[in-house]
Amino acid sequence: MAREQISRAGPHEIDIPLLEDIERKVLWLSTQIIHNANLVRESVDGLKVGGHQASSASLATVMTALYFRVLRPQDRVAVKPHASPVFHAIQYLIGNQSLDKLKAFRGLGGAQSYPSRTKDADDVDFSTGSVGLGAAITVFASLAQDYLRARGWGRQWPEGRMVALIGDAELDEGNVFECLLEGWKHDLRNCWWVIDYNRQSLDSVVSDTLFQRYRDVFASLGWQVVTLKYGTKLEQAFARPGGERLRQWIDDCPNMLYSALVFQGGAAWRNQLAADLADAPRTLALVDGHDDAELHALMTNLGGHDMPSVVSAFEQAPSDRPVCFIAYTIKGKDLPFAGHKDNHAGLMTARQMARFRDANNILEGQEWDKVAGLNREPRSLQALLTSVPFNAKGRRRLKAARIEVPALPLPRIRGQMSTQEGFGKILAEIAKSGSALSDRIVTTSPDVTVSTNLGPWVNQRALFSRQQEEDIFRARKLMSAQRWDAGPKGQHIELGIAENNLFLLLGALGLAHSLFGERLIPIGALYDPFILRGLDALNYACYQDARFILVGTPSGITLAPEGGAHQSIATPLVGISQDGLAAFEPAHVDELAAVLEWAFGYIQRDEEAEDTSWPRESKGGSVYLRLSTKPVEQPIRDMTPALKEAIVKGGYWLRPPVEGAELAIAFAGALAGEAATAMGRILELAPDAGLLAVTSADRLNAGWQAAQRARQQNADLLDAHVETLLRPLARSAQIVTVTDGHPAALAWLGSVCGHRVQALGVEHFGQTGTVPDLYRTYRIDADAIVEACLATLPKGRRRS
Ligand SMILES: Cc1ncc(C[n+]2csc(CCOP(=O)(O)OP(=O)(O)O)c2C)c(N)n1
Ligand SMILES: [Mg+2]
Repeated sequence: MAREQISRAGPHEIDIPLLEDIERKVLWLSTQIIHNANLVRESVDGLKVGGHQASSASLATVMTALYFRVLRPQDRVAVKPHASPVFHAIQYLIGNQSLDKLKAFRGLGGAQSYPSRTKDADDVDFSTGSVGLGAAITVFASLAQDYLRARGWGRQWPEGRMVALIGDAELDEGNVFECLLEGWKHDLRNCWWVIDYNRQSLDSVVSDTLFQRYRDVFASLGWQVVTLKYGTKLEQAFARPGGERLRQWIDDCPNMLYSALVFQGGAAWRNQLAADLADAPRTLALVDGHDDAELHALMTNLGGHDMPSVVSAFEQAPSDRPVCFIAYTIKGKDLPFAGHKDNHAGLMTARQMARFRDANNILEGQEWDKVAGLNREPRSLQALLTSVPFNAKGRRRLKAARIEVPALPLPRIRGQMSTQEGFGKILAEIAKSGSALSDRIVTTSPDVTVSTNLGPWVNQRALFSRQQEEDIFRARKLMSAQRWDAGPKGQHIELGIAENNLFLLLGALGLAHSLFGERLIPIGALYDPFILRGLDALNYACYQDARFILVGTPSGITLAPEGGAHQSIATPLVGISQDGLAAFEPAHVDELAAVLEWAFGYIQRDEEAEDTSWPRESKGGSVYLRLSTKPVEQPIRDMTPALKEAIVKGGYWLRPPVEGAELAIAFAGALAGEAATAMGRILELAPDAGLLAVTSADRLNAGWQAAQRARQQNADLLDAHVETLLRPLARSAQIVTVTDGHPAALAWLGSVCGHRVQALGVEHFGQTGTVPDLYRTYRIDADAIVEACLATLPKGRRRS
């Protein structure tokens, strides 16, 4: 039946026999890429890199069918990590990848071990590497596409399918199921997952009985499940006399035994079948009609390697609901270690490669030739390869215009206010403003929308849903602070409690400009400690260069009575160390406003610009704001351009030190009041001392590192901001640093000019209490700061 379907292929589509030839070429090139990489590596440092020839091979059929026939430019694909060589080989054949980069596979600047949006030159849609995440981001990319289209945006680019090619063992990752649930809630469509069901992971063979459950899971969450179990040859054999028993035998064959027989080949199949089917003479007669090679080909003719079945499954699949294709495959199909349970890092020897080359009719010296061995007219074949529908628009990195950032409308900032409260109020003002920026903002939160103060924004801008839904409480005029209308124009995407989903959604929304040609300004809010819950997904979003603003609030031990378990210690260090994420911890609401205004522009900066001056200054990145629920006395002051600039660079003197001062207190975020009180008390002993507000330890540190590196390389670079700040202090001065987080986040300040540091912060946590109780217990209160200051003074001056 499948072959009949294919005969209806359009006039410009590549037919099945040619697809099968191309598949062989793809498989050859993918093994050659890895083989060559190992020769290069061995010649440099005598080491071998992992093989993954087997893992890559199992998707050769599926990927050939997709890229050479089924996909269109608007379709976006996440390719499982170890299929990277197959992916690069395909990109090479269609003209998007250079030979140099293939030859430098896994080397500096070469094609990447796992497909990478940021490091690969060919057309990677989604990076992969951390298993489970590549699968999940396709769900959120589809949601992002729906969001844009519901607003009438992105119509110049047709609606695409978000496709994930995933290893079967990836389904062990919990985040996969989290995203399936969220997809169901949001009426997922335009999403295809192809599971490479080779029944092997890295260490072992995947349990078949468990996999039966997966089918039910997908089906019950609204997915159409398409199983590609047996290929055309096997189906034909099953239809012959005795064939049903053969099907029964394969259906019942444990994965481990099947894998071993795949590895052993024809004679082993025959012996096993003869023993198991002694009571079924018609089936054995069917088997005996094949020589060893034919029998092996028959018994390994699984659906995921059968081009006609694969193509027809894709061509008949719907887009209006998600589809899961379970493609039965053999890890390392057609390679010498096919099916062997230890083949994950398997690498073919030089002799095996030579034999494989001969089998593909490729002459020595023609290893990289795109058409050698295919027995077709080279020029027209090459033209055909580069003109496949998927390639009609070349490399598909779209661009979107930047959204202008106006001066932010501010709420009244007086008296005591927390940064979290200020954040909610500023967003509410932006919502009221009706600016172009306000229309491009999309917010999201994993079930903490209200408790992170996004409520006022949502009241004005509503929840997103593809269907219009009424807030029944509002319709019945029941009192509630939250008005939760939902509809296609809503600008808040409410998620269930799964932080991985938050970061994956931010990743997808934050790539909208590149994937769909429309700019979004995504803002995600969560409790600060739960950043660690989704840290790998956050890292993944940053690695793809997705652009978003992340708000972690409440944070630190300052959330005191809300629960010891929720106190975040490590997040300031995450902020410093996460590549692609500029982290801020403002103390005052006007600082927060300055940072937000800057952030709206920073996340839109050109991702391809060369960065020479300052870390990611021209390139841009994402932004993390660590906010607090602690009310802090708000200064009444003019936000001058100079102050704004200092805040964004990472800090400013709230009380400048006198030239040659021996003491400074540096604080971050919620501890502004404690630091100021301590300063007032110590001034009598150290009247020259300064009080430094650190708004971003991350940006201060990044600027300092950049300056140091430039000087190490004899480049001319102005002093870093932190160097300018600390220069007035005496060489012998000491700095007391204090933060509601790990003390290492600020302790490094002493290294800038060689000052000694007393670093206060939180290293142990978990105790509930009032804020004063906890600050005292963990030694970040005003008394502790004063004591640390006294410890810096010469003994004789400690007590006045
Ligand atoms: C989060 C994470 N943990 C561990 C790994 C290491 N790792 C790479 S591939 C893999 C499993 C491979 O099995 P499968 O997904 O079935 O792919 P196959 O090689 O069979 O195609 C593992 C554990 C990883 N890449 N990411
Ligand atoms: Mg597997």
